[in-house]
Amino acid sequence: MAKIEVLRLDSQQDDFSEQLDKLLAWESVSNKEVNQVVDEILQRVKADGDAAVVEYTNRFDRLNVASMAELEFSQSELQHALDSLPEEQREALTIAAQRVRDYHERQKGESWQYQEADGTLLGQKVTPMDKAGLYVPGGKASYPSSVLMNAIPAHVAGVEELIMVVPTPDGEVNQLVLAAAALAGVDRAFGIGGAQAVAALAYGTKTIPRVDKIVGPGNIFVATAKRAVYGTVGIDMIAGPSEILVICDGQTDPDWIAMDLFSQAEHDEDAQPILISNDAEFLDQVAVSIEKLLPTMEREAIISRSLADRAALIKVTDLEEAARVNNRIAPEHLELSVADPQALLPLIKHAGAIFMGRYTAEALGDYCAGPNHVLPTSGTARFSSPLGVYDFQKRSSLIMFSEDGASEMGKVASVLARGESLTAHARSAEYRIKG
Ligand code: HSO
Ligand code: ZN
Repeated sequence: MAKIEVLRLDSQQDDFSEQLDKLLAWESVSNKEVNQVVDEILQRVKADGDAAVVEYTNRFDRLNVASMAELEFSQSELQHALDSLPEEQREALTIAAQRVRDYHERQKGESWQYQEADGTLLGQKVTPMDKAGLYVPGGKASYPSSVLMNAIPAHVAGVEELIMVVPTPDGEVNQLVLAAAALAGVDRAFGIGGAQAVAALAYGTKTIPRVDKIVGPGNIFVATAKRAVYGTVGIDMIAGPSEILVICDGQTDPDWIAMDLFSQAEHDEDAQPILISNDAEFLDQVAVSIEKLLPTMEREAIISRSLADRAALIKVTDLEEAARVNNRIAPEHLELSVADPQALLPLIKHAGAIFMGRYTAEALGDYCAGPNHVLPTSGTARFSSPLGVYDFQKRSSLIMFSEDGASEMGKVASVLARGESLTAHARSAEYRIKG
């Protein structure tokens, strides 16, 4: 294996800012041909429902089913998948599910009301969506942990019906995914995928209920379909490749840090692992660990590409500067591998999830810490948050005027309405002004 060169940057170099921009540049692909194919699939499913979904599924997943009913997993199939897991797997999945549930329980938004002196009442009523759709990819990107992370917040929010779709190319069923679905309380599950599954969830068919929001990762066809149905239904964010940024003071075992970088690199050739340290020697040590450990990795090829194309080892003058660089990057995952992470935390503004201290491997967060592993990528942590219970809840405003309140505010509304030349608005308010 050729020696792998990881980009080195130094905050003191003149072109550091431009180099950083270059490193972070990432364009989410949008492809004209894919758009066309997806549009056609969406239209067909909208028009022909189950028949179109069955036809596409037979074609793309190389199946031979006669009806949509054949593509539905029964609750007993899901339960059976869970019961058949090796003890160790079932136990680990159960612990993870419980921890994710406990964490998300605390996110539940509550309704509130308050009363003004004249008896007028104002408030906000929080309600769950009725139905949510969960897309689970097939093949190697199909993660049971992601089933938990997407389904549990929906459940905690109080969504009445949670519908999962997961393609089964060549009839291959991922038992771990079904087991996770059983644990997470998925109500119905179908062996379909691609744009046709997104369309079925967005528009509804005779068999598949129309949902209010579709969440979960997928390939370019799924992402394109989700973008296209947005507005008809809600969608979660469209996730980019995984990212990890480690800030280290040079005192953590370099092998640990190298492996933490690998842990996200192994997801995807386009994944972005970055290490920032104030200790140049430590960066050298991590580079040595990378060389040493890389050949031992099952996913060596993927990790190598990610390291060669998108990684960087960045020297800064101090940890304050490391925090500033972090805030420019706004990474999906940030590890603060330093002696006093609490002291650094106030300087951190943008990151999807912050892993504090030398013992907190990001991988724990991917599986069982409790917080969600669906996180904003590609710098979107500047303005968005981890997937959570709030993504399956919405708010209604509450207004109840007392007679006195209606009279007082009627005068204000009347003036503003006449300013906008909206006479019906004005008179509607004026009727309620007292004598
Ligand atoms: N790190 C991924 C989630 C995941 N990791 C699932 C392992 N399985 C999200 O960026
Ligand atoms: Zn991961």
